[in-house]
Amino acid sequence: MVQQPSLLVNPTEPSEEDEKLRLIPQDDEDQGINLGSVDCMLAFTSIFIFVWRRGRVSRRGICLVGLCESGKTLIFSQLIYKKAVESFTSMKENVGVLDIASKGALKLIDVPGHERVRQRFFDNYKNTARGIVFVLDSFTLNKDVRDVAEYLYTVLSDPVVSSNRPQVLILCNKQDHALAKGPQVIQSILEKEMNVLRNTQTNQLEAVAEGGNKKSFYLGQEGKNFEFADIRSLRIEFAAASAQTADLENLKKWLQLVA
Ligand SMILES: Nc1nc2c(ncn2[C@@H]2O[C@H](COP(=O)(O)OP(=O)(O)OP(=O)(O)O)[C@@H](O)[C@H]2O)c(=O)[nH]1
Ligand SMILES: [Mg+2]
Repeated sequence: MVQQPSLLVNPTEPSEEDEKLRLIPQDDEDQGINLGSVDCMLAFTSIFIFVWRRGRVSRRGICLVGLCESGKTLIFSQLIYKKAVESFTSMKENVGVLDIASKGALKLIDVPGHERVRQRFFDNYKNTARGIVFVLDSFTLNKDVRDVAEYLYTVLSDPVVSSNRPQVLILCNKQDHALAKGPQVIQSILEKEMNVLRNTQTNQLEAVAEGGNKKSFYLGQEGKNFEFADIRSLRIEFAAASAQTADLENLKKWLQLVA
């Protein structure tokens, strides 16, 4: 027969076991720790959400990035000065303020596309980016596809971008050109090129640092071909535009939503 613990048999006369239990009031203490840790977690979560939301709300930058000659400065002048301004290869950024109806002001930054300076300027502004507009020339894409994909890969896999998660618009500019490719075709061309690039980059990284931090450079899903939709941390959209003919309606709609 199983003997009942004395604690239950006679609660008025404490047994040796009871004394031990009293000396170590486990239940109370556990409760205290649990409640305390729940409070701590709640406080921590509230602070985290507060800081995160503040960070998001305070980021009002829209970075225009892309290769040289893709049309960033023309887009910038159409949006800020409401007219086409003749432009030359930019070697420094242009910054202007865009007022978005009922949403407040956005800071538009035209980041020069020149290979030697673009990273430095992007580094200066990427932390303020609420949105990134990657501008490409829809007519010369076939010729420039490797460079476009490389730059796009660099921007999308940037650690600050991955952590701040700005919205991304891939703007297929120069649609006024008769032989320009449309956004859907461009998306599939870029996906193929990004796939090749990802394999090469992954192999290079693995060669350089075995067991290194390869994941931070890896975009999309492992084990399948690259697709923009698989970059879960970022919302990436494609749209058509022509800065030359001031057809920037898709960009304006996107800005309205992002602001
Ligand atoms: N046909 C056509 N030409 C355009 C369009 N957008 C820009 N361009 C022309 O493309 C050339 C380059 O435009 P920019 O705006 O200076 O290019 P960018 O991207 O600022 O180039 P960088 O400053 O070198 O990075 C200019 O001659 C523009 O007039 C467009 O939508 N259609
Ligand atoms: Mg420019």
